[in-house]
Amino acid sequence: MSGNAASASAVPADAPAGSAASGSAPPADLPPADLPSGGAASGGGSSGIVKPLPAEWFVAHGTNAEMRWEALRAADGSAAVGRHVPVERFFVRNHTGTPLIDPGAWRLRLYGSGLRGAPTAERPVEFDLAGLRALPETRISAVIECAGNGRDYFRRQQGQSVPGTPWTLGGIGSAAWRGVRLAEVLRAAGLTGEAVDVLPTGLDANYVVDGVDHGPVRRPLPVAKALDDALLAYEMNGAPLTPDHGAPLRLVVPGWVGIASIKWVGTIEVADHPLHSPWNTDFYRMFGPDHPPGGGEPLTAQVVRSAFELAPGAVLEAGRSHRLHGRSWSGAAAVRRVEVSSDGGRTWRRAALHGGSHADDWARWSVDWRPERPGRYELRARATDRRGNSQPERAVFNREGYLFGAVVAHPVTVV
Ligand SMILES: Nc1nc2c(c(=O)[nH]1)N[C@H]1C(S)=C(S)[C@@H](COP(=O)(O)O)O[C@H]1N2
Ligand SMILES: [Mo]
Repeated sequence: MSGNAASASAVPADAPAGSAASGSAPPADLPPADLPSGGAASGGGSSGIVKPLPAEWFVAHGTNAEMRWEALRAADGSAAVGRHVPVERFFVRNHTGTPLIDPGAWRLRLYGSGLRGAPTAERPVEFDLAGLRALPETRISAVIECAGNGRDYFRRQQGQSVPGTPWTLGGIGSAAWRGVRLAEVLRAAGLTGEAVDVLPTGLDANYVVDGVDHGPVRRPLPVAKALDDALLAYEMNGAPLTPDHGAPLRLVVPGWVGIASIKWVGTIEVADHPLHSPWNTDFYRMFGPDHPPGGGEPLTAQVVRSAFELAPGAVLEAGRSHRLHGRSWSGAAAVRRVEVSSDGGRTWRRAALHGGSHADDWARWSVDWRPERPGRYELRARATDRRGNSQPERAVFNREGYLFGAVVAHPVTVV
């Protein structure tokens, strides 16, 4: 690479294996990562995450922070979070730690055989932030969701043990993103008709797990998706990106697993042949008895899921009506219908959708429930999208615990 102007300060490469894909034990009891050097003292503790992670908003998982669904409701039951999750409450999924990048020195560098003149990594096509902001802007509303979201339910509901971050359902958030379409930047950089794959690479530290250095986080994106709706975002919820969410520039790939949405993008290779990285060969593919012998295709679209804005084990009063709130989403289409059961899945009632339902974003809903008798109950929510995808009773096992899309049993106690 020509002059490392991006000056990323990153954590050492021996950060804990918080990876959805690592073959090691869940990160909860791993030694803490070192802080990013050079100014991350404003927060972060041992997680490598810069922003504060108050326990009422987040569950800490090593280098990652899960959003608590119950925190979307205020104590009086009113909404604490609208369609978009405020940046300070947004979940964080880092393979290593948040790098601090000087936006003035930063450049986006594009190179490869899929660009006119096949610029090399040493003599790339460059954009600075002002150059990107000068291109036509696009605003979208979209969720980013980790492929491992819901992973712990393989264990809790199906008795299957899987390694990696034990997310419940809080590895997701919706935000308003503003930026420039990746298509726009690729064309400005001289995209040819021969291009096949696009490889954005993050400026965070190399991902090292079990003594293997996998290099920086990077994952090839087929050119068709790159040209369709991928966004190079410089703003989140109306303000410049913050360090934890990819400042100064991140990819947002609507509908796809979160790993596609590379943060802290420094380079983009554009190739006239298929590209590979551990993130589309070893990680983020399905392995196991129900998948092809060599593993499934690299994961793309997310599954349908639903969550209640309610603490697990919440206590509710008998003999009165409670308004239960939740959200549902799908990587394939907008949510069409949500049903809720309070009797173990025997009977289902339609929930009312609020605020519309849009592709790439979650739909908010509510349903009233009046439990007459004290006791323990399990609430279930099940969504169906406009393509007819719904949530099964059981998720298909895969070794790394990706894409748990089955209906989740949410325990509550009525007193
Ligand atoms: N460079 C880089 N990009 C990355 C990651 C990372 O560790 N490094 N994590 C990915 C994963 S697995 C997810 S789920 C999303 C999480 O985005 P967020 O931290 O803004 O919520 O970022 C993706 N982009
Ligand atoms: Mo992820």
